[in-house]
Amino acid sequence: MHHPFNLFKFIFCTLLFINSILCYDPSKRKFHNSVIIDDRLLIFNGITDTSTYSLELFYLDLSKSFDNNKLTWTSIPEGSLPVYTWVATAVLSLDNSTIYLYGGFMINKDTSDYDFSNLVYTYNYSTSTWSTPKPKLGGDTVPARQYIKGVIDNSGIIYIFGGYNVSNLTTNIGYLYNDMNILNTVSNTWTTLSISGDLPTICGEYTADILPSGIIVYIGGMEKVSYYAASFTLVNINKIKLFDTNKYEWSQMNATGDEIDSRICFTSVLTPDGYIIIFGGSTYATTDADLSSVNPKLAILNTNKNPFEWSIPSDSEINSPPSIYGHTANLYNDLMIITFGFNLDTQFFSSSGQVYLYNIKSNKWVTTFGPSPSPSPSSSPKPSTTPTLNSSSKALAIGLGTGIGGAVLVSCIFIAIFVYRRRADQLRQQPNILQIPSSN
Ligand SMILES: *[C@@H]1O[C@H](CO)[C@@H](O)[C@H](O)[C@H]1NC(C)=O
Ligand SMILES: *[C@@H]1O[C@H](CO)[C@@H](O)[C@H](O)[C@H]1NC(C)=O
Ligand SMILES: *[C@@H]1O[C@H](CO)[C@@H](O)[C@H](O)[C@H]1NC(C)=O
Ligand SMILES: *[C@@H]1O[C@H](CO)[C@@H](O)[C@H](O)[C@H]1NC(C)=O
Ligand SMILES: CC(=O)N[C@H]1CO[C@H](CO)[C@@H](O)[C@@H]1O
Repeated sequence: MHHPFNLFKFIFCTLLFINSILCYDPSKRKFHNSVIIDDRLLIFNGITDTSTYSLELFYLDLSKSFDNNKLTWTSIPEGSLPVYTWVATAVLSLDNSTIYLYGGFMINKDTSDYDFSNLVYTYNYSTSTWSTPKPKLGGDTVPARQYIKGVIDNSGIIYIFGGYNVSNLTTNIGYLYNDMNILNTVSNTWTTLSISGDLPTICGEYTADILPSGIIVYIGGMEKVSYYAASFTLVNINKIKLFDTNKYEWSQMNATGDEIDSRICFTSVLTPDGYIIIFGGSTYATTDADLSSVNPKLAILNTNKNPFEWSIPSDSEINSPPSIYGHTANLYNDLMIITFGFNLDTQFFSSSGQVYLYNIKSNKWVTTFGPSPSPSPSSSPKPSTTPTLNSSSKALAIGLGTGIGGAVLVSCIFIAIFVYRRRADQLRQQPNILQIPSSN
């Protein structure tokens, strides 16, 4: 069914080149990355719903209003990725010009084999192209890591804490770490910090946010509490790890407040007034099928209090998205934007035609995105009288009318097929692939 459909879609799009909503439909995915540059929410990487990987790079235009379930994604074909990767981290440079992509399960797109020979790729926003860093990165040799989250400080240093390192690519078995690797994006050098006191437990799949004070707040994830422990366990979500980037020192804090389930595969955003909003995620299990949802889906950590305090906003379950994991979250003005991921309620990937929007000021889920309120009918007055037409422009109008009528008819047929295909997609059972690491 796919091939004739794609051919039809291709001809349709080429001939009529209208409506990029219908013409660009990215793959559903989880464990991808998202970065906002210049009013564009860029999406790339991840595992798609067909258990393949994706090289696509595409974006949502945030300079326009939209409904959360009627999206216009735009593809950037020249921004196609140099490598397949998932559970990687992507960090934007201070000048908003470059994305630094590091780690994940990296697969060579030509050989389809795992390939950790180059761990960092950079995306030049002005040319829309990926490359390896130039000049080549110097300093310490840093290993491949998965399930990490990098943050950048205000001097251009990216901090990457611990994470997972797969040692057997057949079984996905590997180790967790608690080291701190830093990438200086100004001098293009890696350094593995040597820190002695108060090291946290080995850990991965946490969230990370850097406060204006230079303290990085690490929440949740999975850990291995002792060398002899049989497997990984969830990090207690009240046990907050703090890394002081000014002194290179670790400390721990016991957060107070509402009861929040510990979790992996979730997201966080930091608001300008010092609140960390976490969303989604799952329990820990060694196979995807055993992952289950966590409560509440959304919670807020107030970092202005000492110790930090959890709370559950009273309206945060109203119009809430389902339980999802492996999604991303970005903050744009007052809205947290949640993209893609896997829906634990339905056991299907989230639709690619939908994002979820949480307003951090009203603490409510909303359905419309508006950088500015959408113009009301009165503010864009339509001409009140139909202009009189002479005969040649009448002929033109009839021609145009017929053309548009034809296009609408073809569109309807196309939409019908599109809807049918989507339903068929939803019904197709997904193969299970092991993505949550198990300890050795
Ligand atoms: C980068 O983007 C952010 C937000 O989009 C903006 O606040 C900041 O001023 C930009 N930085 C530079 C150097 O353009
Ligand atoms: C991105 O590409 C432009 C045009 O080639 C170049 O001028 C600029 O220096 C590049 N940016 C980085 C960070 O390499
Ligand atoms: C990975 O695990 C498989 C299955 O247990 C084993 O046969 C193989 O030798 C392992 N590979 C390495 C490199 O250890
Ligand atoms: C956090 O709580 C544990 C007991 O659950 C306690 O042993 C530890 O000292 C506390 N840490 C801090 C920094 O208060
Ligand atoms: C530090 C460490 O264990 N590094 C390993 C991470 O994984 C790669 C790929 O499996 C190994 O080559 C490294 O030795």
